Amino acid sequence: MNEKSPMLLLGIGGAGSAVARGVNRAFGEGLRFATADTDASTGQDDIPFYLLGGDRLSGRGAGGDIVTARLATEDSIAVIDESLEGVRLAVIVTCLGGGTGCGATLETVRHLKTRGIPSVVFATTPFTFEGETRQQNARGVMSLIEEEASATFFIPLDKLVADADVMEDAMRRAVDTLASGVTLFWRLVEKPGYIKLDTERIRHLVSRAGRARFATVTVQGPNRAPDAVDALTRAPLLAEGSGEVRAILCGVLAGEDLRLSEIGKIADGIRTAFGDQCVFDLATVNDEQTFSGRLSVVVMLFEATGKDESSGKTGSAITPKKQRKARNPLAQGPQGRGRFNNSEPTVWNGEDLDVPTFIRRNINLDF
Ligand SMILES: Nc1nc2c(ncn2[C@@H]2O[C@H](COP(=O)(O)OP(=O)(O)OP(=O)(O)O)[C@@H](O)[C@H]2O)c(=O)[nH]1
Ligand SMILES: [Mg+2]
Repeated sequence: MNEKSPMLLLGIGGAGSAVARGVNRAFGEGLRFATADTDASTGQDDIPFYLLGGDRLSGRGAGGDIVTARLATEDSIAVIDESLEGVRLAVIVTCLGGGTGCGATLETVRHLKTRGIPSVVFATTPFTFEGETRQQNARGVMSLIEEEASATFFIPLDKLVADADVMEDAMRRAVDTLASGVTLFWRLVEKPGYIKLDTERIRHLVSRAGRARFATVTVQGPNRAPDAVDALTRAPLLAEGSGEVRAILCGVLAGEDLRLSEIGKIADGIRTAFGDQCVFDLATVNDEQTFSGRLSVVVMLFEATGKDESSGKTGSAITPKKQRKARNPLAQGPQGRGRFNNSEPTVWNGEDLDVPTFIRRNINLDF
């Protein structure tokens, strides 16, 4: 466990914690890592575990109820503070569908935001065969999580396991794929190659990044760079975004045989395929032990969202109401009384005449 890393991996809920443990194992070198759940049985030796909703739920879990999980987490969220010392970026792994994965993730991300810690959320959405209730649970919190988090990867389990047949294989594949995306940030920082990204640069990149997609591919052989680009352009996890791509983060992970021409081919191919006008960040990881002879490419596509870029605050989505208010410089103060705010109102026929007519009548002036 690397207690000093400025990045924390946090698994939330039963499946979220299990997947996060798998990601930690796949990384193999000890991430700064913790799990949290309303169910005490999720806790395991040698991994810090935070029991959410202690007094309210006594470690029994939320039983699929998002509201219970939210309230329980709200009450007890301060328990995670001891794990936040020096944390500059939180990476959350959760599986939406049950109560805790949905409700506790929302409250945790909200709490992190109040502590000034941006969060990147990797959240799976339920298999179609799990039925409508779990799908609805997931859909109900997605946009709320999106408002609080800096970046969100919603990954349908149906797509994540692709064509796996046996359940065991499917889950292993899900964890492997998630691990390649989730651990990219640590790999970039801890095993930098020719082109480096540090935690602050990553933090800046993901701040206000919005909804995102990622995919990864590992290739070898003489044509590995074009092969990687080709596979990524066809990757189901990168298809069907809900918005325009605003920024691309491309990680090239390889051993000591990585050639400059390969980096060039990958950069050109990814930009051509996913957006040559948007912000593009490419960094390399040099890890001979893990990638010897092989080349792995992780692509993250961050979509344009309605987040307020101008305020510099994370996660403040512009609602139509806020937009109207921002556009209407006269609609100020709680009652719209402007400079008459502190004077005795001139009331006639039940209407305060110091408030301009267009505000009293709720007429929107489109300046
Ligand atoms: N990848 C993966 N996903 C799983 C697994 N088991 C369940 N899921 C997914 O995780 C979602 C949430 O289930 P749980 O983790 O059991 O629920 P929870 O977040 O603990 O919520 P409560 O138990 O209701 O408090 C499910 O709807 C599934 O989509 C698993 O072993 N691996
Ligand atoms: Mg559970």
